[in-house]
Amino acid sequence: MQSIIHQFFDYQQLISLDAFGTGHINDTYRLEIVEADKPQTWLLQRLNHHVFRQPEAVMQNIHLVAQHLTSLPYELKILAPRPTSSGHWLHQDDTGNYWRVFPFFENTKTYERVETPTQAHEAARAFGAFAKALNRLDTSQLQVTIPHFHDGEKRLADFHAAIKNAIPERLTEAQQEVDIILHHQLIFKKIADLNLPKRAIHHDTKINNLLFDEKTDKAVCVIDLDTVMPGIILSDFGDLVRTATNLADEDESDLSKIQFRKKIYDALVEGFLSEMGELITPEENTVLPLAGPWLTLMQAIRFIGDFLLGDVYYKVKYPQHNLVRGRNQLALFEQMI
Ligand code: GN1
Ligand code: MG
Repeated sequence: MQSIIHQFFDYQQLISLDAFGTGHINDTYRLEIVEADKPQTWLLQRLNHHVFRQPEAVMQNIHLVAQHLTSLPYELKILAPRPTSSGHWLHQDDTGNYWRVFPFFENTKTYERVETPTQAHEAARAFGAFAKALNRLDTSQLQVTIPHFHDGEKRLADFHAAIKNAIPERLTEAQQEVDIILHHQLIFKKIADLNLPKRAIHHDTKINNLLFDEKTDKAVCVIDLDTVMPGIILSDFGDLVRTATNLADEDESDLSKIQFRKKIYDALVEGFLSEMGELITPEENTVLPLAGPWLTLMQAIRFIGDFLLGDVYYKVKYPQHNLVRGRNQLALFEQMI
């Protein structure tokens, strides 16, 4: 790790290096060093190149977005990467892993679960402000780093393939959930047929991808820009609805704790539209209520599909983890509907 850190910093002392955060894909560390006689804190991250097959393109997108936000009157902090001493966004180590560094924002916190409508409103306002700021970014400049990422019809086709190739015992275990998903599968065609306008979309606006000020509870920074790509507005509003309205967090196994909170939902609509309202087309506005169910069902498909195939995509802490997450999402989906 020291030799990796040396690629980014000419540091005098390494104070600490600790695992950080709850992401399912990358490995994140909080790094404290002394450089130029100053103690500093940074975020060091190993980018999962099995998920992000074109790491350089991911960093190019992030750089582009950071540069664009910097050029605007944009109220939130910007997650701009720090290059290596030789001017690259990534360092590839001897084992082929890719590393990068981001600023660490002190006195901030994240939520796995929203507590109040006020927090929900603030989160939605921040993600809305982010979407609004990206409105004028030319989508053709962004590279598609994960093809078909929020393509519901492709996700559904992959799910059908996962059923065919499933580990037999796992398919038996998840049969009930598989049936529920297939019962609702038409929603993906319905949304695809609308051909909503392509925008620069964050694609991972879950509530823990927003930093809040520890004291004031105001939004500080939208983080995790890995999946910024061309997409539709339902992705960003949908993931916010999926993660903020749930009374329980995504990993909760006790389904009686899952509850879609309408008051939180109303606050999300208000907060998001307070920024994005003027830019949203009438057609986008009409289908906005489907954003939550559409994205939540897609997430259930991804978790349960991964369970069927033996946990090849998401990090899991125990064998049933993906199934538990999928059940959780399905319970939320049914309440949303
Ligand atoms: C993954 O690792 P994280 O938490 O940033 C996933 C999202 C899912 C999310 C579910 C690249 O995001 O799409 O919504 O897990 N990211 C990728 O919690 O697949
Ligand atoms: Mg992510």
